[in-house]
Amino acid sequence: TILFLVLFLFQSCNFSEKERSDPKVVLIPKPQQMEQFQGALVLEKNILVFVPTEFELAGDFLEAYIQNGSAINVKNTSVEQADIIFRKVDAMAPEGYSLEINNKGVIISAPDAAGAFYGVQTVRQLLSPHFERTKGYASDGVELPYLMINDAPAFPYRGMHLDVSRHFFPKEFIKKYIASLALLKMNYFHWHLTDDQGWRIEIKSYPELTTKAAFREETLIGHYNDSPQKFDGKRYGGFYTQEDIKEIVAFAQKHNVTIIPEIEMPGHAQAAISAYPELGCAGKNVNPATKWGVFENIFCPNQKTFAFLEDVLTEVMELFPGEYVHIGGDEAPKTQWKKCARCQNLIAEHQLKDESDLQSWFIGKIEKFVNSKGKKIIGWDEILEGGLAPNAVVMSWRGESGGIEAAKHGNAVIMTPNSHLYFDYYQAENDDEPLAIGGFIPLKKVYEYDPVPDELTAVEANNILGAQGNVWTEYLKTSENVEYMAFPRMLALSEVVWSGPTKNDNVGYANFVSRLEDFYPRLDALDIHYANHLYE
Ligand code: TNX
Repeated sequence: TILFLVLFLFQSCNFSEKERSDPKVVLIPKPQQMEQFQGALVLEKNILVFVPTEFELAGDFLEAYIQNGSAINVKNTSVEQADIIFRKVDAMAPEGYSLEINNKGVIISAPDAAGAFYGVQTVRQLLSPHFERTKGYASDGVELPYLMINDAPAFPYRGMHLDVSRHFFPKEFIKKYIASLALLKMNYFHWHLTDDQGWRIEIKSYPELTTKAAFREETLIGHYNDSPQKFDGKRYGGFYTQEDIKEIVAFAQKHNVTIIPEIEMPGHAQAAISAYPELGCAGKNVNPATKWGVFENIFCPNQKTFAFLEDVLTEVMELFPGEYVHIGGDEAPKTQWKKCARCQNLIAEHQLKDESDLQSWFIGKIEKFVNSKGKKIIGWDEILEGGLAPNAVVMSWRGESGGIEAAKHGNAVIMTPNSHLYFDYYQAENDDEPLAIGGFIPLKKVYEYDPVPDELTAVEANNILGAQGNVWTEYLKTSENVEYMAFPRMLALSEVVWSGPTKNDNVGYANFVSRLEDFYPRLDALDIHYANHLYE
C-alpha cells in the first residue's frame, strides 16, 4: 500500500508536466512492431471517420467508444475528409492491422474485419482510460501520439474459459468478461455451461434441466473433503434463458469474440441426471452435487441418452453460431459402466477393449452427429484415450502431453495446461490470499508460457491453434472473486498468444510488468477487481 501511495503521489505531481509531453504509450498485448514519433494528433469536438462496409464492426465500436466516453461527436464521411480512415489491405496476416498516426490523421489498415477491430482496440488503449467510464467523463479532446504500428497475432486461438456451473454468474458479468477479452485482442470465450453442480442453459425440449438441474442446496466454499454445508435447504443456482444466450452471443459478436459452449459428457453429468434419471446407468434418483470433485453418475450410453444429447446439441448449435462445440470428455469414472449390462453388450457388439474404448465410441458417435451439422467438436485431453475422434480438437489440460500426442497425430490442439494456465490456482504465496483450489501459478509463470512444446516438429507445431486460461469456480463464489483470479494473469496470457511467447526472458517480463502497472488505471475505470500485488 505504501509503495502504491508513493507511486500515486509521484504520478500526480508529475501530471501537469506529463500532459505537455508526448503521451505515454501503454499497450497490452504488445504490438509486433511499433515506432513512436515526436508529437501528437489532437482531435476535438467532431471527429470524421471513413469506414468501408466490411469494417462496420470496428467502425461502430470506435464511434460508440469515443461518444460514450466523451462529449465528442463522431460522424461518417468520405475518405477525402476523414480524420480516421479505415482501409482494406489484402497483403497482411489474418487478424493483423497497421496503424499510422501523423499530423494528417489516423489510418487503420487491415485485411479482415477482425484486424480492423484490433486496430481499434489499439487506438482505444492509446486514449485516456477516462474514456472507459462511458459517462462522457473524458475531456472533449482526443490526443493520439504520432506512431506507426504493424501488428498481427502469434496464434489464431486466444481464449479464456469460465465455469458457470460450480457457481452461477449473472448475464451482465458474462458480458463484462467477454468485453475484457476484446480489449486484450482475445477471440474465444469457452463457456463451461454444465457440470455436476448445475445445468445452466435453457433447453426447450427438456424443461427440467432448468427447473430442477439448475439449482442445488447451497454449499459453502470449502475443501474437497468437507461435508456439504446447507443453508436451511435454500435452493442455490440459476441459468441463462435462450433469450439471455442470444443477447450474449450478439454482444460477443460485436466484440469479435466467438463463444464455445461446453456440454459435458459422459462425465460431470450429475445435474442432468438429477432432472432425467433415465440418462444414468444406476437407475436411481440423484440431486445436483453439493460437493466438488469427480462423481460416478455419468451418462449411460443408451438410446435415451443419445436422443437427449442430440436434442440438446441441436438447440445449442442453433444458439451459438461458432464452428466449435465443446463436449467435455474429462474425468468420467467407469464404475457404473462396468456394472451395466447395456454397456457390456455394446463393448462386445462393437468389439471394444474396455470401458475407456466405449467412451471413445460414445464421443465418436457424438462427433459424427456434430460434424453432420457442419460443426466440430472440442474435447478435454481424455478424449485421446481409447482412440481419438478424427476431426476433434483437443484441449490439453493435464499438462501438455495430451496436446503433444494429439498434435503428432495430426489433430488440432488448444493448450490449457494446469501447469501454467489454471487461473483458479493460487497466484501468490501470502497467507491472506483468498482460499483457492490449490496449485501455484504466479503471473510470471503465465507470462513465460510457450504454447508450442519443443518436442514438436515445425509441421506438428502448426496444429497448435493457441492457448486458453481456465477459470474453474469451485472456490469463486462472486464475480469479484473471478476477476481477482483472472486479472492480471489474463493480461499475461494475452501477450503470450498475441505477441508471442518470451520464454524465460526477464527483460520481457520486467517490461510487461511496467506496462501492466500503467495499465491498471484502465482496469480501474472498467471496474475490474484485479489482484495488484506480487509479481514474483
Ligand atoms: C479439473 S480441467 C477439472 C475440473 C475442475 C478443475 C479444478 C478439467 C477438464 N476438469 O472439473 O474444476 O480440475 O482445477
